[in-house]
Amino acid sequence: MEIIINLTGLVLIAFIVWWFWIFKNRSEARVEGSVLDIVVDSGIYEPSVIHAKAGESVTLRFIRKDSNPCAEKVLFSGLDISADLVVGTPYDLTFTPEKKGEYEFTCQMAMYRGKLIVE
Ligand SMILES: [Cu+2]
Repeated sequence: MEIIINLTGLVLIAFIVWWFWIFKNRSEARVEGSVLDIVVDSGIYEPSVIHAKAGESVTLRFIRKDSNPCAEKVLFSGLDISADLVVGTPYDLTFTPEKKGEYEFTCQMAMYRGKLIVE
């Protein structure tokens, strides 16, 4: 009986590791017009890879569905931008990326991960 419980625990840990650190959700999107919706749910940003143009204003509309406290902040470390997200209240983050490059955005513990690619 104990072995079964231990195995269940191991499988669960393996799943959590895979889900948050190994599995890469590959959905990509381009900011067309000016507003792009990003859904925050179940450990992923959807889409998680975002293309934008340098020097053009973008609005990323974060729609948080995950009530896990882990999801309440989004940080763009390379751009010095952060926002607090509230479940059920879309948050519009408007800024102009000036420099080309790749900028990661994450939750506070970097379990949620996404990338902004400025071209
Ligand atoms: Cu987190």
